Amino acid sequence: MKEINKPVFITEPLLPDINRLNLEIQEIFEHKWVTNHGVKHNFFEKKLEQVLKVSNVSVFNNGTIGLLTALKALNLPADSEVITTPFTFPATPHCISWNGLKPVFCDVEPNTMTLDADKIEEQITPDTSAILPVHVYGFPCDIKKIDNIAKKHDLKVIYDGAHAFSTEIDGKGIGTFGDITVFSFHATKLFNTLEGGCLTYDNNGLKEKIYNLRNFGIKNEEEVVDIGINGKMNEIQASIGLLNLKLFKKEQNKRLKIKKLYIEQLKDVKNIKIPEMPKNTTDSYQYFPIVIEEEFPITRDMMYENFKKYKIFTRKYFYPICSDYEPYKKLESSSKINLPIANDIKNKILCLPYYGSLNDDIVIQISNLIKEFSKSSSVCNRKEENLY
Ligand code: T4K
Repeated sequence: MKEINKPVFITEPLLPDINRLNLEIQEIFEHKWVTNHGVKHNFFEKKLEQVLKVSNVSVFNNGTIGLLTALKALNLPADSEVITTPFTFPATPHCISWNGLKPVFCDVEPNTMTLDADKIEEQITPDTSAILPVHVYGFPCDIKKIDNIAKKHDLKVIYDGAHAFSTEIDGKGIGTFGDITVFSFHATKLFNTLEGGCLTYDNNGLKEKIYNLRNFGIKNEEEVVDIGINGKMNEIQASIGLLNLKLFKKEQNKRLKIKKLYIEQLKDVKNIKIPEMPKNTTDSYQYFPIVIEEEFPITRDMMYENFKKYKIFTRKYFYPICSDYEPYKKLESSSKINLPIANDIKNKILCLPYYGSLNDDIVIQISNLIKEFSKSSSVCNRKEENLY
């Protein structure tokens, strides 16, 4: 194995050409309108509507504030329950809690690792007001079933699509489903504005409500009509977004090549599963997760630690799961009996380095290491932490 000089992280942000960005910044500085719904901000929203194939986009300074605002905009009754997945980033349940609502965890299904739609109804009580499923790694939730359940029980649906930028299901933008979808434009995302995010929704009636909530609830100079927050995206973020909109498809093509190379390299490795995108869905190419099955000679944690010795920094997204966190672990719905699949996957999942500028040599080296690990049964057992 060749020495890797520079650490290899899970991702590297997609950044626009610095000279082009400088020109944008120069323009912003000349106009001296730097935030609060500027020209670039408004243009960015319009462009995103086309790219995401949705009727309405409201951009935010980050995805978390977007999600907080989405829940607020739907006027869910105080203290009501929101059914969600534990297999996600902390932002998902935290936004429920920050809104004075109660997260109720429901298990995931083993293939897409998204909320198991067949288990949602078991969690519904007279206090349930909404469902907050996550398109984790860009895998789509079971939209049809979730939609039917929501209609039957009169519940709102907010999709966390932080990982699913530009994903389409049967040619429809993933942001067209449910009442509202949130996307994240964080630096670690396929498409980024350093920090940022957006909400998408079909209901035009939500536009003004979300606009006001994003700006402290201010309707005009003399009226504050809602308990809003500061969720505004500034002009430099919007400029980066506009420039990155021109680059993200090329980035996706590069990631597709890397994905194919990983798949080719790992095809004969037993007990490593590479989850597949359903046929009717386009990949966002956000993450490259693998599942290290129990029969594999070393555990996921051993693999993660051993990679580090080669300066390869994989990530255990998502371990621990949200139901293990201090603020949530005592909830009834956090019990392991309620969440067997999520508790199983959390110990087996590993996201490998995945970004356009990752060169083929590194992908091959990472794959070769996995092949080495797969042969290690004769020299170790799954209890040993240090193999190499
Ligand atoms: N819902 C879901 C399902 C989410 O996954 C997220 C965010 C949200 C909601 C909330 O959206 P935002 O409010 O963030 O827009 C990262 C991201 O910070 C977070 O956005 C993301 N999910 C989560 C899955 O990943 P960390 O704590 O793992 O990031 P960090 O700082 O360890 O970065 C990971 C690697 O990326 C680094 O090892 C190196 C590389 N990196 C990172 C940064 C920040 C760079 O190369 N350059 C950089 O500037 O959370």
